Amino acid sequence: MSGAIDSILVEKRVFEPAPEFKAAAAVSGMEAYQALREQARRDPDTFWGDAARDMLVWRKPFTRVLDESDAPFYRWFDDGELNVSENCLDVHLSNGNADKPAIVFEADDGRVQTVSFRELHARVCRIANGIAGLGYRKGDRAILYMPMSIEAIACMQACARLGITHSVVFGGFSTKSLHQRIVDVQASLVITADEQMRGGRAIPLKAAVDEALAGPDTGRVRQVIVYRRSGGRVDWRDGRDHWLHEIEDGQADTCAPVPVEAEHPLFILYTSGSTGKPKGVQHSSAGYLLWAKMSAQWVFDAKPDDVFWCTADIGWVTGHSYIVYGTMAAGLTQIVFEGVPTYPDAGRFWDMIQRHKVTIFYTAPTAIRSLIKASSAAPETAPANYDLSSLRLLGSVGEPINPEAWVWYHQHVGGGRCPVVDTWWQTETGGHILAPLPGATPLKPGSCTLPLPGIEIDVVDEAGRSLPEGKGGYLVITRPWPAMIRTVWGDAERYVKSYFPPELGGAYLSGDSAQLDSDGYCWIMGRTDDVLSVSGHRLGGTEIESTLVAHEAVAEAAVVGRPDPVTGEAVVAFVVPKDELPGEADAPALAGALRDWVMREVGPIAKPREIWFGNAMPKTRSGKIMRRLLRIVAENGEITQDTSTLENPDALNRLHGPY
Ligand code: 6R9
Repeated sequence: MSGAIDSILVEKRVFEPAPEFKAAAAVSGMEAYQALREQARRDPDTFWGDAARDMLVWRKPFTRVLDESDAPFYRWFDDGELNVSENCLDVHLSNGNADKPAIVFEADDGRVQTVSFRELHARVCRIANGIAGLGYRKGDRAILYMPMSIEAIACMQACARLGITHSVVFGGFSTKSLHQRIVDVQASLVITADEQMRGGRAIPLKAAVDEALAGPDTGRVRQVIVYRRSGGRVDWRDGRDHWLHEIEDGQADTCAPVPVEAEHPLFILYTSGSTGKPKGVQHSSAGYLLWAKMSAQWVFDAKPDDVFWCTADIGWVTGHSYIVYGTMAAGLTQIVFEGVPTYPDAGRFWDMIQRHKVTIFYTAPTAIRSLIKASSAAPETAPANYDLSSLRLLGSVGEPINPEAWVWYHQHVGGGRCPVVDTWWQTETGGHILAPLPGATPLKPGSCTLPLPGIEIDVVDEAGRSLPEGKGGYLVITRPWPAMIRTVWGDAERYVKSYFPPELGGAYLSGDSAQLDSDGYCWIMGRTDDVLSVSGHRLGGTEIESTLVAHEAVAEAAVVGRPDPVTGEAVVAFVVPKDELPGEADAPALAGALRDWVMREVGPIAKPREIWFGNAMPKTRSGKIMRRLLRIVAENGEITQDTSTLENPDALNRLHGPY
C-alpha cells in the first residue's frame, strides 16, 4: 500500500428522487434507508439471518449466521444446505412467474428468442441431466467459454443445479488466458460454442479450446461440450467432444437439484491482480446468492413487471450477479444481448430499449461515453430518435462515471425522469457495495453515494486510520458481508495478503482509492495498484508486461494506463528490444507485431494502443521501473518533472514513440 493519491473535483449538483418514484419504491425515503442501516448495524446476526430465511429456499436450515472464528476466512450460514438453481428457477414455477418471460434473447443479427421461467427450467434440467450422464458430479469444476446466449446461462445454471463449480472465461480472452484458467481451476469439463457472433463477424471459440487443451497440464479435462451457435466448421475429437443439443436430446425435463453446503463454491471467476497471475476469486453458494438477490431488489427497485437489461457479458461478475443469479432469483424478465452496441449502428441500444420496452437499463460508463461520441458524429443514432419512455431507472457499473456522462445519460436516455444508480462493487464483493437506493438516496453525478444497508465502509490512510471527509485514501470494507470473496482459489495466502493486510486490523482492502464528502458520499478516485481499467475491464499491467517480455524481440517492458475519454484508460507499453533499437522506419512493424502478440496471448482488450521504444527503462536507484514517469510520457509525450531521483535520467530522453 503506497503511492500518492491525487484529489478530484467534487461535483455539487444533487438530484432528489421524484415523488412518484419514491412513493412506489420498496425502500422509500432516507429514513427508511437509515432505519435498515441501523438495524443491520445494531444486530447483524438477526438482519442477515432473517434475510437468508426470507429470501432463500433452504434444503437444510442453518442454525448459525456468521462464523468469524477463522477470520478472514468467514463462513456464512455454514450448517445450512440449499441449491442455487432451485432458488433461481424452481421457485418461479409455483409463484405465478412460470409463464413470464425469463429471458428475451436478441442475437447479433436481430433474431429474438424468448423463454419463460418454465421453459428455462426445463432446458436447464435437460442440460444438467446430460452433464450428469457424462459422469460429472458435485465437486467437479467446469470452464465455460461461451457467447452471450440462453445456452450459456442455462449451462451455468445446470452446473449450479449439480453442484459443479463453474469458472466462466470471457469470450474475448485468448487461448493462453483460457489455458491458464483451465489449468489453475483444475477443470474436468469445458463447455464452449463453435463460434461467437459479434458485429456481423464470426469469432472461433472451439478452435481456441482445442489449442488450449493441446497445452500442458490439461489432462484432467475429459469432455468438451459444444453449443452449435453459427454452424461454422470445427475440428472434432471423438469421445471427448459432444454437441450440446445431442447431450440434451431425450433427457427428462426435470432434474432433482443437488443440495450443497452454504459455503460450497458456486463459481470461481478470475480477475487481474497487481502481480502477473490472475486471481481465482472463489464465491460461496448461499451468501453470494442472498446478496446478489437482495442487492438486485433494492438497487434496481425490482417490480414484477420490470423488463431489466444488463448489458454486461456473463464472462464478468456483473453478468453473474445481475443476469444469471441475483436478478433471476428475483424473478425479473431480462433482455440478453449477444452483440455489440455499435452494430448495425450506434442506435442499437436505444432501438432495443424501444422494441423490448425496457424499464431498467444497466450499462457501463465506457459504453455511454462511446455512444455520446457516436451520437454527435451520426445524429440519426442519438437517443432522441427513439421512444425510450418505457425506462424508469438507469444504472452504471465498472468504472467511475464522470459527471458529464452521468448528466447526458440522465437527460438524453432517461428523459430527466429516471434515477441513475451508480453502483460500485468488484468481482470480490459479489454484489453492490456502494450504491443509491433509487427511491431514497439523493443522487450526486459522479458519486456512487452510500453503502447499502448491512455494509460498513471507511476511507483510511496507510496505517489504517480513518481519514476525515475530503481526504483521499484507501477504500476499505470494515465488516464481513455474505457475498464476499471466500478465498483465492488454491492460494489462501494470497487471499490474506491481497485483501487483509495486517495494518488494516481485519478490514477488507478494495484496491481503490476514494474520498468521502461532508454527506458521507463516496467518490471513487481509481485503483491504487498496477491494475488498469480499459472499458471497465480490469487488466493487470504486470500480466501484459510479462507477455511482452515473453516475445522473442523484447528484453524489458513496462505497461501503464493513459486516460482515454472513451475507454477510461488506454494501454500504453514501453519496450526495450533485445537487439538494437528500431529506427523510425522499422518501429511501426515491430509495434504491430507486438500488438498482435499481446492480442493473441492475452486477448484483444489488452492490446496496447501505443508502443514506445527505448534502450533502457527509467529506474529508481533501487532498480524499480518508474511507471509514474512513464505515465506522464504516455499522457504528454514528454517529461517536465524532476527526474534527479532516477538511476538513469537519460533513459527518458532516448524513448521514441508512440507507434
Ligand atoms: C463490478 C465490477 C472492479 C473495479 C473496482 C473499481 C471499478 C466498478 C465502479 C468502479 C467507480 C463504479 N469500478 N464499479 N469505479 N465507480 N461504479 O466492475 O467488477 O471487474 O472486478 O472491477 O472496477 O476500480 O475496483 P470488477
